Amino acid sequence: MKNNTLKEIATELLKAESVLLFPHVNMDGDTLGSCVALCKGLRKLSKKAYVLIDEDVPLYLNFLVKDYCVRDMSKIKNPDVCVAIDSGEVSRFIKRKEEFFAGKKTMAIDHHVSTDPVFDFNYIDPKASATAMIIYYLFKEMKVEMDKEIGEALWAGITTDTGNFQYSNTTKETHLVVSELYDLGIDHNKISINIYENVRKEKVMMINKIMDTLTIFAKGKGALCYGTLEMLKETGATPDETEGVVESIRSIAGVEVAAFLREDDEKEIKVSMRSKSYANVAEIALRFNGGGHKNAAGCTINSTLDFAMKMLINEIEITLNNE
Ligand SMILES: [Mn+2]
Repeated sequence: MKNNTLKEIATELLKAESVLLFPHVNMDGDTLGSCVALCKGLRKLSKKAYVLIDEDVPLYLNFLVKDYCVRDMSKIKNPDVCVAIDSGEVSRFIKRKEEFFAGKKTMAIDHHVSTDPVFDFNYIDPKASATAMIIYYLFKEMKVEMDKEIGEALWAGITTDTGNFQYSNTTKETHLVVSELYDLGIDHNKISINIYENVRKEKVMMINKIMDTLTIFAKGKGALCYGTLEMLKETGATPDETEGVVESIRSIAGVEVAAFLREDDEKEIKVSMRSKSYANVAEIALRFNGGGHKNAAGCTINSTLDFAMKMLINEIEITLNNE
């Protein structure tokens, strides 16, 4: 699939008068931080720009919303460009598909490997540790003068996608970009508290229940746990409050592959997988028509929770035995 240059992306955005930005569902700090940063940057160039969402913003990202996020398109009708941010797959914003393709031109800016060949313009850089990194370079290309607010939104994206600068996708370049953000006067401690120390007790109760389901397999190299609709009901937690579970169980000594299964419906199991170093979980996810990166991937399995668990454990064992 053709990948455009960042210059071509910049040129298209500079030509546009109105731009609508699309974060992916189950939004995270990178997709929303990148959207908000780009939205503000475009507004600084006197363009009409909004972020179109279709779900509640998780509490820890609420500080980003301001007047950037909207749920209906009435503020921008027939945008010149619609941009998918941090996802290159229509399935990641399926409920807003119609609105997306109402744009005169469509674009994807992303760092995930799998991309639908449906966009007019693509900029996919799998080497970027976060989409927020790409937005930073895009601003350089567009000559957008970044400010504190943009810097904080980009910082939010980079810190969440790099596991607060711990994951293997953290590079010298990541730190160089972040060092530039500090020059904008960002209050990283304030954002850190917002993102990492802003947990509802319902979430803590939910995590507690999930951890009770922990299974270790493949001679200690595999870890799996799950969350059910019933547990959500009992604790009052929201589905997105299971975020972070899979990273927690990956941190267990000796574990290489961790999987978390979330029952979204009776026969709709959302799977998140993480590997610690050598295993490629994107390959496992692909076997279930999912995708992602080597160390972080996901898929949806349409079966009962029990069956999904059996199949997944089997596939993870095959992968781990082949190493
Ligand atoms: Mn990302």
